[in-house]
Amino acid sequence: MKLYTGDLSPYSAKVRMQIYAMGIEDDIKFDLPVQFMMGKMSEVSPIGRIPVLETEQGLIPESEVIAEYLDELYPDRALLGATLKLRADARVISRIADTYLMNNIFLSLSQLNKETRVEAVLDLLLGQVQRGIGALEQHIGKGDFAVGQLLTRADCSLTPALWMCTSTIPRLGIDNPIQPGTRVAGYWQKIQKNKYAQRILGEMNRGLQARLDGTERRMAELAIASARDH
Ligand SMILES: N[C@@H](CCC(=O)N[C@@H](CS)C(=O)NCC(=O)O)C(=O)O
Repeated sequence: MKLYTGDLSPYSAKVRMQIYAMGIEDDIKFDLPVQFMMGKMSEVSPIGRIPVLETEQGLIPESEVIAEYLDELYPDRALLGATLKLRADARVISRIADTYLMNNIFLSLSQLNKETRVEAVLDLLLGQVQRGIGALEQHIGKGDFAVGQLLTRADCSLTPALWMCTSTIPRLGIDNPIQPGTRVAGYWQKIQKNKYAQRILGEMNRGLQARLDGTERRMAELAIASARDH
């Protein structure tokens, strides 16, 4: 199988963390199609976003769908918790991370430029992020992991989402919504010590660095030029 993925993409990082934690890395190659760099990812996959999993039966888009597919493909290694309720709890946290945190933070990036920024749009989106963090505070477990006593897919979704809270939101000139002394802050400190979380956090930081210092743009230009020559 092949995963279309990029270092900085939090939705891709979520799936990579699951792959690392399940120990199935040898079965899946990582790649980023040149069409993504050209803004033409929809030529590869109609939704036009990464991650996408390429299987022998065809392409699977959407991180949550890929995550469930991998859990079902390797049931002995599935990362969803032992009981029905733990599995429901993990799904709820994963939805909070995807829908209420990452999606709104992504949309808020459209307002990075202060010259063209529409404050009302930013207020709306970051208000939704605050609401998501408030809900997460009630749902998150008190131990080392988001749900129960073991790493689940909830941790794989939350780790990149909380990284976005700490690394992306401040780039908009807005405070990190993770407030000191909260359960979410305590969880964030603990999960950063997990080796799978550390690995994707390192990859996302590397991706952010490459975006900021122009390496990502130069690599994309080379890949596009090489694709045009062939
Ligand atoms: N709901 C999708 C979101 C994926 C997504 O937005 N991916 C971003 C990168 S993290 C992307 O491909 N953006 C390209 C674009 O919006 O054109 C998922 O869970 O996979």
